[in-house]
Amino acid sequence: KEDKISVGGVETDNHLILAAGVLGTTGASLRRMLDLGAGAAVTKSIGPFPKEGHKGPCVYVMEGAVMNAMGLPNPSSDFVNELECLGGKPVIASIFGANPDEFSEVASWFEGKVRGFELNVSCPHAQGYGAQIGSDPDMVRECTRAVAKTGVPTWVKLTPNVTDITEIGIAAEEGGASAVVAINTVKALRISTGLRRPLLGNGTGGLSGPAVFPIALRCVWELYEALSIPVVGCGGVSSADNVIEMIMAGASAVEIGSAVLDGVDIFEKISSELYSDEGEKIGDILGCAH
Ligand code: RRO
Repeated sequence: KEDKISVGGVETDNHLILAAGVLGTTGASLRRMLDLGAGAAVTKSIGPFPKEGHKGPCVYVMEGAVMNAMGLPNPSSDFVNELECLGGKPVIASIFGANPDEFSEVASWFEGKVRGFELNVSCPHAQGYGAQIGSDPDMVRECTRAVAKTGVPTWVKLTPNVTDITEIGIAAEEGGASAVVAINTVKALRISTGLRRPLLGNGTGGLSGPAVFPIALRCVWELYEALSIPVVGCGGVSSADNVIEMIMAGASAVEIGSAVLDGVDIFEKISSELYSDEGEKIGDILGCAH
């Protein structure tokens, strides 16, 4: 196994990180993914007020993709108790808010309990939350500044649902982000012809899984060229080969989300290829970014 690495100020056990949203809702599930080989784990996004989320169906699984419209369900500050069983483990808190003050308040609950923050300015159907923030460079800069001033490493997760993702990445860097994460889900829609209504309760949703991997890879490539801070690749990664592509595009580490739904052994599977002596060694790949 690879030695510990540092990505944007966060020390992780390897290059493969559990992405926000999937299995990050309880301390026990976060711990399980770390025990199963994740180098670090990002929580489900936590916001300033408890939220139930959208009415179902909230997830639709199709060939090569997953679409969700969970609606930011979270217990707000109560979630902090979930971290008690994770003392010292590499956990990153995904947080959201509507403005810099809300981001700052949510961050304060987690200080001293997590290795870093991942600001969610990118939920595709956030209604008053990240959706607008994530496409507004000034808001991204100020929300980042409000959290980064804690001194805790602050990653910013970007949305692909913008014309120029580098403009938003640059704003995050200006605000003091220690890394950017690309990408959150791609805005999407499926309709049930039989029921004559959208398949998801919310109507539109966010697409993830292998179908979005080329979009994520392109975003990582563009951000790597435009920024000086590290880029963490996220979006449809489901194999060791995908991880290597991400690193070649410029990623310093990779997050895995939807692929976990096909089997929680994904971290073990990819690591065994990536870090094995016979397989292509990650050490040979790192530093190969374009
Ligand atoms: O909860 C959600 O609906 C959700 C969030 Br917060 C997000 O950041 N990305 C996504 O696809 N769904």
